[in-house]
Formats: sequence, structure tokens, C-alpha cells
Amino acid sequence: MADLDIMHVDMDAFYAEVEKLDNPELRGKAVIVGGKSGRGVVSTASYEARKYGVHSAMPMIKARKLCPHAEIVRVRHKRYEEVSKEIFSIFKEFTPQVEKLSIDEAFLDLKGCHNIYGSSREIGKKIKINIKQKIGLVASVGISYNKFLAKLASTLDKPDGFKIISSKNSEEILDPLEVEKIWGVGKKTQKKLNKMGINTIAELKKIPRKKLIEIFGKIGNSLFELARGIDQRKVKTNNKRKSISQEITFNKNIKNDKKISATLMKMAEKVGKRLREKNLAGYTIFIKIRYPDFTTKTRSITKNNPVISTTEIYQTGKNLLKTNNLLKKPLRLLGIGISNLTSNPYEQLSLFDKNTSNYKLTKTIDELKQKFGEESIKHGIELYED
Ligand code: TTP
Ligand code: MG
Repeated sequence: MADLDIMHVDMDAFYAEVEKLDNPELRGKAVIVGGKSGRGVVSTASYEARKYGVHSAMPMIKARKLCPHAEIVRVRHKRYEEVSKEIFSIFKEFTPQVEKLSIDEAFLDLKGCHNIYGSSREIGKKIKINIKQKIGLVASVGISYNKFLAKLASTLDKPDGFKIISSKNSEEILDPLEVEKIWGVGKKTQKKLNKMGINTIAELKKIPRKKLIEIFGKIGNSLFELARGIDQRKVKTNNKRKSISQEITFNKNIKNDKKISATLMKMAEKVGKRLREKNLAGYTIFIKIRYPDFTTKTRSITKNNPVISTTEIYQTGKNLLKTNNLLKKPLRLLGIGISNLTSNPYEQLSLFDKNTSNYKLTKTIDELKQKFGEESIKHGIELYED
């Protein structure tokens, strides 16, 4: 059975609840936060006000009509940011694998946290309790084996939600839901599906993958998979570090392809090593070159799967140089790097199993270098480097 390692946490009526927290007079009342002027818009409404049909993005004039007794409060972004920071620091007490989706919403990848903090259910309960006790707010928690289902779980059980979707109950939960419950299905796709007579996920599942792709393009494939509770997207940690790179300015300008390759490999090795030391992987490989006349060029490519191995960094960099025809003149500077970083490379490996041996080899090289020094082992191509 798939591990229930993905958690989605979303605060209930966030802005409105922060206002109630700071002003006890508002507690228990219908509260609408938003622009008070004639053209103002509702940012959010407390659940008391939602009963009257008030919701985010609604013109304030309409909201006032629907719920005339509501207390209307101006937006205080700075304060919400402050509370948001406190919430995220609670998440980070449990795992560094936190992907911020918005001011009040995040995914947590709990893989590797269970020995210390218990099952996902226990961690979910603790997070809810901590947020309540330390901050005074209520969060909805959803737990599942992928991002789509975890987010769905927290949404379905709001407010004060706590829901687990496992592989055992995912089908019975998904099937009767309306297609717009699928993460990413906006108004346009929903309309198109409805026009085809498809209203529920069960109905969507009757359409073959090929047909969905024909009609919706790339989204069609996602629709097919999400309807079946399949979602391969990984929790992407919002790492402060944006990229890892290396560059060198040559003593004299270089034209020799083999020497350029050797230098590139050496730098790719350093980039890869730092990447793996930090347990990161990256989607985008970039190269930088400078010609003797100081013209500088950068080129990049973004992959479908995160890159972790030195060989792939090197090969991609080399292809970038080649396909962009950048080696037609001697080089004064050469650089290579990786960006669009994500965490948890071990787990992501399952996405491209065939590369596993490559990864093991890379890890072994890292370890040998660690033990016996940088010069202890080299890639063949590096021998051309002087
Ligand atoms: P949400 O999490 O979408 O909404 P919420 O927290 O108010 O209510 P719930 O999650 O219980 O359904 O958004 C978080 C905050 O972002 C929300 O409190 C106010 C702000 N926001 C806007 O300013 N405009 C909007 O259109 C939306 C959707 C949210
Ligand atoms: Mg919310």
C-alpha cells in the first residue's frame, strides 16, 4: 500500500480568524475581511458569514446585502504574514520538506519523519494541536499518498478538518465528486467536460486516455490520472538556495573541444557533489560562456525529471553547448549550473528507475573522493584537462 506521507495543511478562513484572534469582540460573529470602499472586494469571510453565501472575490456591496449584520474589517497583510511565519515554523519543527503554496497553505512530505514523530496521523494531530495552542487558530489537515489527494482531503473536511485518503478509500471518495474538484480543473475545462456530459469523476473515468489527450492536450493525460487518484508530483521545498554553479575564466582562451569537455566535467562533478551533499536535485541545467570579446551567453534546459547525477549535468551542459553552436569561437569563460532545485532526490529516483545504477555510481564516486581526496578517481574525460 502506498505510504501516506503527504500532508496538506490549510488554515480555516485565515484572514478572518486572525482578525478574531486579535479582536475578541469579533469572536463568534460573521466577519468579512476586504476592501470597505464601494468597489471593495471580499478577501475572505468567516464561516458564520459564509452561511449567507459570502465568499472570497465577491464584491463587498453584494456581501453586505447577503449578510447585513456582518462585521467588515480591512485587510492587514503585514499581520497575516507575521502569523503565517509562525505557522510555517510549526511545520518545520516536524520536517524540512515544506512546500509553501500560499500564505496559509502548505504541503509537507513526512517521509523519514515517522521514527521521531510517529505516524502521519499522529503528526497531523500534533500540528493541529500546536497551531491551536501556540497561535490560537484552526487548521484543516489532509493526509494521503500524493499531493492531489492530500489537498482534496483537507478541502473536503473543512473547517476544522482532519481527513485521510488511503488507497483503500480513494476510489469511493473520488468517484462521486464533481470534476471541478480535480486540482487544476478551472472553469474552462469544467465547462468543456460538462458539455461532453461529464459531471462526475466516475463519468470522466469512462473516457479513454487517448481521447482525453486528443481533446485537452497535455491536461488530458493529467485528467485521466488524477481521476484515478494518480499524481506523481513531488513536494517541492521552497529552498532559499536558488542554484548551484561553477565557472572558470581560463588563463588563455580555449578552443580545444576535449579540454573544454574535461573542464566541463570537472565543474559538473563539483556542482553535482554539492547538490547531493545538500540532498537536492534540480530540474534546470544551465551553461554560461564568454568569448574573448566579452560577449556572454547563457543557455538552459528544463527537464521533466529532477537531475542529480554528475553525468547528466555534464551531458546536458555539453548538449547545450553543441545544440546552440556555442563552441565556434574560443572561450574565455565557461560555467555550468543547476537551478529549479527540489529536495529528496532518493525518493524522486523511483521516477526514473533506469538511472538508479548511475546514481549509485555517482554516490560511490562522491564517497571515494571524500575518503581518498579529489584526485583519487576521475571520469575518463577529465584526463584531457592538462
Ligand atoms: P484560502 O485558504 O483560499 O481561504 P481561507 O483561508 O479564507 O478559507 P478556507 O481555507 O477555510 O476555505 O485563502 C487564504 C487567504 O487568502 C484568505 O483568508 C484571504 C486571502 N484570499 C484573498 O485575499 N482573495 C481570494 O480570492 C482568496 C481565495 C483568498
Ligand atoms: Mg485557508
